Amino acid sequence: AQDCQVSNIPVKEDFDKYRLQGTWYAVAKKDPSGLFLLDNVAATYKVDIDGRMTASAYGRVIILNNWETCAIMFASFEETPDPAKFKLKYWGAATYLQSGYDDHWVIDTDYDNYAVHYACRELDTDGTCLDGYSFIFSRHPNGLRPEDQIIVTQKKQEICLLGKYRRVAHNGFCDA
Ligand code: DAO
Repeated sequence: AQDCQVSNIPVKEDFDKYRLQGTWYAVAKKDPSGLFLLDNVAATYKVDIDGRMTASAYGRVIILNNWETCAIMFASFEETPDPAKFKLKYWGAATYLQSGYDDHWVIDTDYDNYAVHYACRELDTDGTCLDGYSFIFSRHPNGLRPEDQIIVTQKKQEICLLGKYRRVAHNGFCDA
C-alpha cells in the first residue's frame, strides 16, 4: 500500500539519460485536464554535446475543437538534484500548439523495452496529485511484451494511477 503523496513517489534509481535516447512510442496515457496529445504519440530523446537532454515528439491533436492535425513538439529537460526528476520545457513547431513547463519524472525504464513517465501539474492540499499525466512508452509501436506489462502495472499502482490510463493507438496518422 502507499499513501499517494507525490513527494513519496519512487523514481528510477541511477537514471541514465544517455540510455533513454532514441525513439519511444506511447502505448498508454493518463490524460491531464485539458488534454492535448490524443494518439499516434512518439518521442525521440537525445543528449546533446553539453549533456542536456532534449526531445522532439509528435502526436495527433485537435485544435479549437474541430481541426485535427499532427502536432510537432520540442522539449528541453532541466536537471534537478535527482537524476530521474526533470523540469520539462515544451513548445510546438507552430504557435497554435500548447507550450508549458512541467515536472517530468522517469518512474521506471529498462531502456530497451518500456518506460513510465509521470508529471504532476497541480498538488492537492493533502499532497496527492490533483492534475497530472503519465505516459507508458514502448520501444515498439505495437505495445509492451507480457513481461514488461507486469512491471508497468506495478508502477502504475505505485504512482496511484492504476485504472486511469487509456490505450494510445498508432494508425499511421502522423507518419511522414
Ligand atoms: O498531452 O495533455 C497532454 C500533456 C502532454 C504535454 C506535452 C508534452 C510535449 C513534449 C513531450 C516530450 C516528452 C514526452
